[in-house]
Amino acid sequence: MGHFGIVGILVILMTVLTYFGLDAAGLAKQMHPVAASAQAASIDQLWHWEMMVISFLFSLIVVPMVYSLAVFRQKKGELKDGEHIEGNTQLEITWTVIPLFTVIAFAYFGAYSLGEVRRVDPDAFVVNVQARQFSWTFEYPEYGVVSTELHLPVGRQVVLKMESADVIHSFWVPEFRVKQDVVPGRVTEYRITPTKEGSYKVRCAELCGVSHAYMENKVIVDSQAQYEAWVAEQVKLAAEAQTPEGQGKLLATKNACVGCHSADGTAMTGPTWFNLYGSQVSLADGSTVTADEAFLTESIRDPNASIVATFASPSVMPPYPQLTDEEIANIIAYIKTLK
Ligand code: HEC
Ligand SMILES: [Cu+2]
Repeated sequence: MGHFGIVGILVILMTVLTYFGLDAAGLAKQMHPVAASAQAASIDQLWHWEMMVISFLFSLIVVPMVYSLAVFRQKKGELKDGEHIEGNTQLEITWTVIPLFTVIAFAYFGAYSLGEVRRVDPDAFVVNVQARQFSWTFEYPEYGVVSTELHLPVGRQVVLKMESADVIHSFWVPEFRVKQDVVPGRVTEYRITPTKEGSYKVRCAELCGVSHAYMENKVIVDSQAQYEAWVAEQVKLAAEAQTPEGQGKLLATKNACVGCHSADGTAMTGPTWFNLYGSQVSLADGSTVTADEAFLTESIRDPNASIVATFASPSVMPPYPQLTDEEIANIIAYIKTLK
């Protein structure tokens, strides 16, 4: 068998080894957790084809190179130069035409799968998404419901209309595969058809500030019945929200306070609100204050006016110039209920 025959067989072997080796090393699992959307199928398919071509190209380069190094080494005592070769038209045509068609084929596959991913379902319903440093809120305009969890019924397409209150964020649920930037000053759309019930997470995929890594919210794909029960529950909560405490709770959700402050004592980026009202708060300057209306109002109006002990200065809490006095009073009314 000539050199070309041997190299050809080695290239095929190496391609198979590379492709399955990457798979065995867990690359596919790392990149692709369980597929939970209709859009995932064509993306996963494209990815596997690309991995095959990548394995082949890797082998096509590495095998002849290593083979030449080993087989055509200069022998001991051999002094003359290698044979001089003046181009090879056939070879040049081959290595132009084959990659050209490969690239054209992948452009076609890519465009096709983009079309699949963006396919519009006329029955799709809308959820408005607000991204801000460092959490997500979801508004269901049909029901007047605002939530920090995104609940979706299985098998129905949803259009997320996404806006950012500050910097660029990116909406990414790995199980759905599709990823979309959220850009201040415009509304970006994200279409998805969940196909698998379960609890997932949306992560921010655009480095957006100090707590970017914590910018995660739950995404829950429910059965139709569970989804309807959740919506009914949220509608009930929204009705209760007409009281000042209720308004306060809603404001705390809408303004993403709850992304940093827990209501039940859980440690988060900021101090918990549980048993906060009326308690003695130690400040970073060594003094102690009573958490009354005046202190809480000041802490919300100007987070740097006094820093709570053990927390970083300047405060990572953003100021909220848009909150009115009444809104702040409502939030405090809500904080008072947390004991
Ligand atoms: C990015 C995280 C973050 C967000 C969002 C945030 N806070 Fe804070 N907050 C903190 C941190 C950290 C502290 C402690 C440092 C300090 O005193 O500023 C704090 C302190 C406070 C305090 C004083 C608490 C105490 O235990 O004495 C109040 C009250 C407060 N925040 C209210 C709010 C309200 C209301 C909102 C929403 C309108 C909000 N925070 C949004 C991080 C945050
Ligand atoms: Cu972000």
